[in-house]
Amino acid sequence: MTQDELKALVGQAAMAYVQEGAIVGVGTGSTVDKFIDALAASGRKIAGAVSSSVRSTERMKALGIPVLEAAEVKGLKVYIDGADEIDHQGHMVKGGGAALTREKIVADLAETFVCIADESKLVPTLGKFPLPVEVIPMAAAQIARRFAAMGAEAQLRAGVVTDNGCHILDVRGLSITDPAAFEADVNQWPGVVTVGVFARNKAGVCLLGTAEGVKTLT
Ligand code: ABF
Repeated sequence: MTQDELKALVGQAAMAYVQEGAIVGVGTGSTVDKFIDALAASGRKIAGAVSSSVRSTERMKALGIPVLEAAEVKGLKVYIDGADEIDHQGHMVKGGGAALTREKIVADLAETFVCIADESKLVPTLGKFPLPVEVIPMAAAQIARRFAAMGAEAQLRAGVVTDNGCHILDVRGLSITDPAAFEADVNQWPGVVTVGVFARNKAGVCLLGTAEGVKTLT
């Protein structure tokens, strides 16, 4: 199976977590696009979706799926989103699509994070994928120096301004052995808006697309 087919497989499998009439949190990315397509094709009527990006909002609206503002909802049963990396405990690296801040906000509203990913995303330890960190522009150089002091290299993502008007640093050379401690630490650095480690809001369920079919990791 191609990577695209594996993404379609898990996008479809995520429909098992979508109840008629519910409000569903919907993330961003090519895997989530498959989920949005499966939701539209299913004909299942949901009360609405809370979206983590302009990209997903536009796709859903074009397919007739109602989109609600995060501020309009008190909570969500599920948030369905992809990841750049996920470990066996459900910790993730996210933000390759630069939507990490809104993804963390919507994930925080949800009881369960359902991660949909092809098997290439499963890793023993987070850090191989360059870690996205959204930063206030004036703090970028100092934050890069802090990462250098940890033996890593932070590079400004050229030409990217996030939905929140901020910049993204991509950090290479990390091995994140304690994701919860790392997330808590980096989040406190002045000028960090969001670090792309999702440990506090880790995946409760991961639907992993493999050559043998969908594996459910909990
Ligand atoms: C978002 O989309 C991100 O947090 C992550 O960067 C990415 C995964 O994209 P894809 O499904 O295209 O691999 O969920």
